[in-house]
Amino acid sequence: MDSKSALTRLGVKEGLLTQEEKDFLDKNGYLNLGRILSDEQLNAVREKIQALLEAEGDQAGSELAESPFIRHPKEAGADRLGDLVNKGKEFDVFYTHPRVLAAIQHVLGSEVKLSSLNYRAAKPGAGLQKLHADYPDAVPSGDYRVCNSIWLLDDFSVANGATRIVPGTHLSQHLPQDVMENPMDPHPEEQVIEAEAGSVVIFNSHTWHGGTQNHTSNPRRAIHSYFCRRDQPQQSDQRRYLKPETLKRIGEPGAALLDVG
Ligand SMILES: O=C(O)CCC(=O)C(=O)O
Repeated sequence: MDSKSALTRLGVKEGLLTQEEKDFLDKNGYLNLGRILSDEQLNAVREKIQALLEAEGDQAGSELAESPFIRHPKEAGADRLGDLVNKGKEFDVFYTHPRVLAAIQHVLGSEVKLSSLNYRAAKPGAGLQKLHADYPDAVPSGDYRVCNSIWLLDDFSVANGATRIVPGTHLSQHLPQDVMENPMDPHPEEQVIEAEAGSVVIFNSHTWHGGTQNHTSNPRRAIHSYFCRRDQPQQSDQRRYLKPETLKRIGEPGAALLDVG
């Protein structure tokens, strides 16, 4: 099955995004889709994440280090988990939700696949990242290769290390390290994305962004469902990790989106 058919089978169709949402995403390089996860889903995912963190211990996030396409696989200030595709049915929604896929399609077109599905939590007192794009080069406007969706497992606030973004920088044809003296610094135009748990924020990954410092005593948890154009390498080689039970559960459209079909 090709990815366009997979998107249709998963419910992507005209009208899932308003014109206002599309215009906002085009102009600013990000879009808060609002609350998508129910309280029940949120609780199930949080419980599953906690169980995985305990079970994996020191090995948590080891899949990220195995990938040549993740530039900063280890991050002292954050807890990570990799390959959530194969770690439970609770995670299927993160790469099959039609409204999220509609936004990904809006940025990347229909020739898309999942690149990786990972967990990141900014630890208390830590989590500040450089402003960065998730691609090694600046790209021409409109020729986008990568697009992330950040799923909030906690309310995001300035206090707890919410993601910052510099609106419109996907159109700048520059990378932050080329024009900023220090990309760790605040940027005069940056916005911190404050939103409630269960919300999903789409990030055109060429827009400069990064985690901020968590000043609270609780982790700031999120799942990154990261997509790329079909001609780009996946951060997680989905064929390498795929489990038979995952394939059985997600069916043909899911397999097509993972590019394992
Ligand atoms: O979790 C966040 O707030 C952003 C993380 C991010 O941009 C990254 O890890 O590349």
